[in-house]
Amino acid sequence: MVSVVRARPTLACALALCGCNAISGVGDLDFSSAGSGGPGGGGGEGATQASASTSTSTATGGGSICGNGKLEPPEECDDGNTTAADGCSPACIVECSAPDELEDPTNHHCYWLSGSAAWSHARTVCQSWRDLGDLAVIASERERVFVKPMLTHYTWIGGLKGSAGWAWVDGEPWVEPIWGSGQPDGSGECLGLDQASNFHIDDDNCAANRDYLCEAAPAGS
Ligand SMILES: [Ca+2]
Ligand SMILES: [Ca+2]
Ligand SMILES: [Ca+2]
Repeated sequence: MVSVVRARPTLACALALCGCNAISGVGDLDFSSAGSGGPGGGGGEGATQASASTSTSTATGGGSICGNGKLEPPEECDDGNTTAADGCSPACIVECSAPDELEDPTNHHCYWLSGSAAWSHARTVCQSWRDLGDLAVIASERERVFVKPMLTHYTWIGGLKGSAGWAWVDGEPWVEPIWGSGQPDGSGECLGLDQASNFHIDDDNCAANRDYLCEAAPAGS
């Protein structure tokens, strides 16, 4: 999936600007200082995560407002709220550190490996995983190499063969990928990364239950 690359703010900067005073892990924010008059203004995010969810926006620096749904530097994401643990933190930092998740630092896309399911069911799960989620579009060799360490078995990705030929689920132009040796061999109309070919691209039977890789771009517009 192609997207505009955005500069990643430093963690210290993001925390200073949102008024949070400690962090024990990505997406695990400590609001104990909230209400102490930080630059978040208006009483900050509240004393607990529960009350933080009632807050509608937080200043994130440079005139940006976290929680307004607009992606503004230095935000990595903005899902229109200041609720944690939904993929975009109250400081508008992408949350992508759960088991089987991996964040691409160049574009803050989050990948999640799950299994196992037929291709169409896998796609449904990916679309309900988080905002902008879908089966992963591995349209470049860089992306394939990046996600490869996550994989252990044959893994579905977001490509399928229709009446007009092969296509990516996000509509990205189809540029012939590096197929595994001897592929495509007509064994199916869905795309996967095959462990038998060191996770190169393969066509296979869509009904087969496989691991699958989801991808979500950062929320916000
Ligand atoms: Ca914003
Ligand atoms: Ca959120
Ligand atoms: Ca095949």
